[in-house]
Amino acid sequence: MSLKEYALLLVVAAALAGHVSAIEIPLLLFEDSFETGTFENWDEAQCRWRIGTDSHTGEYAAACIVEGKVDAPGRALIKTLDYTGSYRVEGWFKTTKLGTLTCSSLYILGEVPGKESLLYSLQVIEGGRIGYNQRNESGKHCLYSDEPVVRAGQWHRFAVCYDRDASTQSVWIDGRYLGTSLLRTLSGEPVRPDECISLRIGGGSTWGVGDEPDIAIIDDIRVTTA
Ligand SMILES: [Ca+2]
Repeated sequence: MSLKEYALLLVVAAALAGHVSAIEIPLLLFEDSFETGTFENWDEAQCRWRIGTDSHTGEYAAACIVEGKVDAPGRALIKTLDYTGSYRVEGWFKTTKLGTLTCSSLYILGEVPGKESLLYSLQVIEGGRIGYNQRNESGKHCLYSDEPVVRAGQWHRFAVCYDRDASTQSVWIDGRYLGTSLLRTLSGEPVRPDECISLRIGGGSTWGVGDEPDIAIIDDIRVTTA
C-alpha cells in the first residue's frame, strides 16, 4: 500500500469514526528530500540552487551560494503549496557564515496570491538572530530573538506553524519556541484565514558581509497539516 493510499484509508476510517480533525495528513513528505540528487520534488529551483553533498541526512542536500547583495525572493527554492488550512513546515538548515549587518541565508516565505508582498515567516538575520515578516518603524525587521540562536557552520532544526484560524505563525529553532506573530504581509496587511498562502523555502541574501560568498544549505524538508 502506498503512502497516499494509507493516508486515504486513515481519513476514511477517521471520517467513519467521526474524528477527521484528529488525523495528521502529510501534504508533502520530504523525509528523503534531495536524495535523488535532483530537485524533482520541487516546482522550481531558482538562481544558484544546486544539489550538494554537505547534507544533514543521506548523501545530498540543497545548497545556494550567496554573493554580495542580491534579490532575496529570487534565491528561494520554491515549492508551490496553495493551501488555506493550517500547516507546519519543518526541516534542517546550515549557513557557512553570518553577517554583522544583515545576513539571510534561510527564508521560509509565504506569498499571498494577488498581493505583491511576501510573508517573511522565518529569516536568519544580523549575526544569527531570527526575524519575521514585518518591519518596525525604523525599517528594521521584527525579531523573534534578541540574541543569536543560529551559529555558522552548524545544522539547526526549524519549524514554522501556520494557524490559519487564528491567522498566526509560530517559530521554533532546535526545539526552542521563539514566538508567535500575526500573519501579515511585509506591508503590514493582515492575511485573512480564507486566503491561500504559497510556500517558498530557501535563502538568501547578504548585506555587509564582504566578498566571501555565503553558502546556505537545507535538507529534510517536511510539510504537514497542523
Ligand atoms: Ca539529505
